[in-house]
Amino acid sequence: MASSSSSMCASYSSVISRPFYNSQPQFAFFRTGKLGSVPDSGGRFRCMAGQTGFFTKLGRLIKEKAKSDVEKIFSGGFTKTRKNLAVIDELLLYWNLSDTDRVLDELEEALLVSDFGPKITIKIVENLREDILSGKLKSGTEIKEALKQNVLDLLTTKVSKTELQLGFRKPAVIMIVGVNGGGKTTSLGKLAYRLKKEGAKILMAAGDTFRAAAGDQLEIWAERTDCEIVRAESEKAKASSVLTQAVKKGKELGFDIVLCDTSGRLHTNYSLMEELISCKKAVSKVVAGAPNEILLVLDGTTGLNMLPQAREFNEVVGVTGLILTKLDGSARGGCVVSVVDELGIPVKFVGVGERVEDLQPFDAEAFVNAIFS
Ligand SMILES: Nc1nc2c(ncn2[C@@H]2O[C@H](COP(=O)(O)OP(=O)(O)O)[C@@H](O)[C@H]2O)c(=O)[nH]1
Ligand SMILES: [Mg+2]
Repeated sequence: MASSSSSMCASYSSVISRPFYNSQPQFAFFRTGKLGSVPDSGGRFRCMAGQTGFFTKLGRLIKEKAKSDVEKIFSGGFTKTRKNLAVIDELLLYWNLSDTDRVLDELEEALLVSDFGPKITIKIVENLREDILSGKLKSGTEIKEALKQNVLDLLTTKVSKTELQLGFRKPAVIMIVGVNGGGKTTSLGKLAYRLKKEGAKILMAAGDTFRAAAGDQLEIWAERTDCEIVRAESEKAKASSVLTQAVKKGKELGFDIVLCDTSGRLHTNYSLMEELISCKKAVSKVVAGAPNEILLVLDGTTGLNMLPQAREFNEVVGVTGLILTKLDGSARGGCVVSVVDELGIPVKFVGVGERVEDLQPFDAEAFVNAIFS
């Protein structure tokens, strides 16, 4: 069905209609029945027009929820990393000062095979060596705690704001970018579910116009999460036009957040990068300050290969946060630390499976406890 919200764009975009919410006052949230857990208009997250704290609250709330999800987040994942790092416990159990060089060599090896990368590994090992030799660390237990603290520091000191930063204008716009197959569309669907559960009114934008099936895949997620979607009508539609259309619709109809899917190709693909730049420009023309977040999806199973990808996407479009996917599989956790340390970009979410609820806010402490457990 053609969209009536913008005649200018109606020729190439269409809005898949779902029951609309506009029988209620604007910006109030409703129970949809499908998900069953969306706060109603009398609930905690009722958001009146002009109530600018809503997005701040939303970002923070999602983060706070992470604490209670800690077990679930990492209990099944990182088996490989855990196994590789378990050797550290054995090493430190019988540690004594005269053994320092040998123990640190083996610790270095364990970190390297877990994909911490040479730069980070050397940094950590040399910090520990200094503290051991100066007498600050006197036992295996103290060394293990210092090791964990070092990793935690690497994950937290360069980055602030791990909550979503959604600005104060409606709609907030989140663009999801990354190479093909990393988990962009899936993460977008899961993110929609989470945000909707907190009471936000979500519009999806099928900005992956490169692959014919991409729109269908996103539409399945829209149905699953009971969200509206704007998708291209013709195969020749430009991604930036679809996103423009979606953000305009979001603005006109009082959506809180527009989640924009994008195409994925290799990070070395020039036309992909050009396309992302024009998508970014296009949405900024509709809402000042948009996109509020550009989240780069990185496949956790690719290990250190994610570093060049992250560098490239960041240079071209300016990434504001990372989503690390497939941590439920054979992901090697060390690369997370390398990416955060090198780029100073926070991990905002982690993907821990293929189900709708398998996207969790990243909690650095839980992550460290999980990989060194
Ligand atoms: N196990 C697991 N699979 C995932 C996760 N995220 C995505 N996938 C799968 O990875 C594949 C590619 O995902 P998709 O979202 O289509 O990637 P895109 O090309 O970046 O949009 C799909 O089969 C997803 O089900 C995750 O966190 N865990
Ligand atoms: Mg996709």
